[in-house]
Amino acid sequence: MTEHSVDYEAIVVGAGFAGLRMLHDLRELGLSAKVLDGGSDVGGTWYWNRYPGARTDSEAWYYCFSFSKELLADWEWSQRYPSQPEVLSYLRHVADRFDLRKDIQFETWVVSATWDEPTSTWTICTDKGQSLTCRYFISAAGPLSKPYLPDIPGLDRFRGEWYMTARWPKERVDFTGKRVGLIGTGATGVQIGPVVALSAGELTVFQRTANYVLPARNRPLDEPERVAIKADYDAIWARVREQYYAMDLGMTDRSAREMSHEERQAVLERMWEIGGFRYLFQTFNDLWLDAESNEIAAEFIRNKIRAIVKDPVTAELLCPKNHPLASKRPPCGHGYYETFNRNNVTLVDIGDNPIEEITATGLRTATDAHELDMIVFATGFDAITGAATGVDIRGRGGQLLRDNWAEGPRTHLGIGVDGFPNMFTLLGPQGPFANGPTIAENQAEFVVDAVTHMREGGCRVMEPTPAAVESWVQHNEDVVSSSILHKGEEVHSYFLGANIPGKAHAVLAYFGGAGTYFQRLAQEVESGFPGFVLAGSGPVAEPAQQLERESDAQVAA
Ligand code: NA7
Repeated sequence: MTEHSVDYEAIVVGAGFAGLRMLHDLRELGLSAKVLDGGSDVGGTWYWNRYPGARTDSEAWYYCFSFSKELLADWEWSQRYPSQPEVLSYLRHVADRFDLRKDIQFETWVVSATWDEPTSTWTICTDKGQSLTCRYFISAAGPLSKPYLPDIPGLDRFRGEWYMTARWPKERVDFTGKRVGLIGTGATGVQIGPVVALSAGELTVFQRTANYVLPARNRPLDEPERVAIKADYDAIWARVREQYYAMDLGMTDRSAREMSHEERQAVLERMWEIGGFRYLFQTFNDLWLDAESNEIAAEFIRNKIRAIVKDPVTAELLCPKNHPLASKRPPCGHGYYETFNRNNVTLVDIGDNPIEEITATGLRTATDAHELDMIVFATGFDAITGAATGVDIRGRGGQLLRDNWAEGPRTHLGIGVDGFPNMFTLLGPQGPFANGPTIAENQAEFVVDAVTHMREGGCRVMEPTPAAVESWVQHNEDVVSSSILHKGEEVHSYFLGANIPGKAHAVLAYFGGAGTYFQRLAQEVESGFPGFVLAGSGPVAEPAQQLERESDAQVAA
């Protein structure tokens, strides 16, 4: 039995971190691959989210690829937390350095992917009218790629300008002297707000849920520090691959219970001053598990807010009181709380008084009207599952992935789905919620191992067993229900699908730790993929394009 010819061995959706690494590795494996992306350049979320103030919340030296020593040596990060333009330049550099662009088709949206049982191939249809066949369908479409615009009546009547941060225009947006309304105080709103405040006439921040904003403490990286980082890379990657969130931050082994009050305050103060996510990992080892320990760290932040924000009413509104620290994604701030001390900035709490309508000249709640020249929606994403469920993906028997996931995603290791053979997902649901590039790299390596395993065994088809999927789904749920994370459901956490009205509440990401996850992937590979079934044997045929190229070459000769 020979294999049916295909246009490409693999089609990858998305040219962000995950798609670029996957393309690089598929090529190394000698497979023909095509990447399809809706943007006009590489970058993924870093292509679209070009709003002022956008930058990473992971530190530069590990928010990058680890696979090439030459790449690590020749790229210079300028700051602790690189800005969006810098990350985008990096990804462009990667694409050029490894000559990836020739296999990427830009400005192309995938509209459907259909498994064909008789030929064991996928057919991918695009908005350009193409119908492309492949053996392996790999989604690297990103966890933050489908923006969410709340359905607030009246936007079509608004006479001012309005923007979504996740679809920010390439042209400069001028805030000078304008009355700007900012809706959303997640990681995005917290980044853009202080930048808008610098030039806007007035900035009104509409806050539905107060967040715990950790000071990022950004700074330039000087030459000696960059040299030291480069010299330490082997150790950095070893630490990153063990750390809970795949970050070079370390973890404390001390619980709040075993510290005196003074010791607790000292460690909280130290980590607050160093900045970033260390506050979550290097203060108390039970911060994620123990409500009392969490509350100590939470109250410390509230007291910082009260100390920073001069107006006591505003300060109190900014203090999160209805959810534990980290039960929804805490943002990193760059002068966020300080911004509310400017006399052109006002906080409007809409927690109990939602925006009811956008009007021709602004917006209104049940009690107040706000006159605005511009509205900025920093309202998040149909996160983690949105990219996959937004497309018609049909597996065995014509079943739709979005139906299969109606009650929440069901995957094995966040990479495979039963009933959807030869489909692999990078940075998709039930993979670790952690430093994106590192997760993407490990998952891409897993896909390479899986494809190699199939080819070596002469197999055409691979998919997880229903039992393996059930076990992984259950494990994901157990991890969340035994930690403070389940509390996020009450405050619209996107980890739990709770930020989108009507979306099923379910555990969308793996919180058992990135290091544990990487070990789990390695075990699966070393034990011969026990969570998957493999089927079909016969020689592996060349892809159609390769055959065509070869016959062209023969004609030319
Ligand atoms: P998030 O974290 O989902 O934040 C969205 C924000 O928008 C959040 O403050 C929401 O309030 C707010 N929101 C959403 N809908 C509404 C309505 N209808 N009215 C008022 N406010 C609303 O998205 P981000 O883009 O900030 O961050 C996503 C990730 O990108 C981040 O975690 C990083 O990984 C990078 P809520 O808190 O739900 O009450």
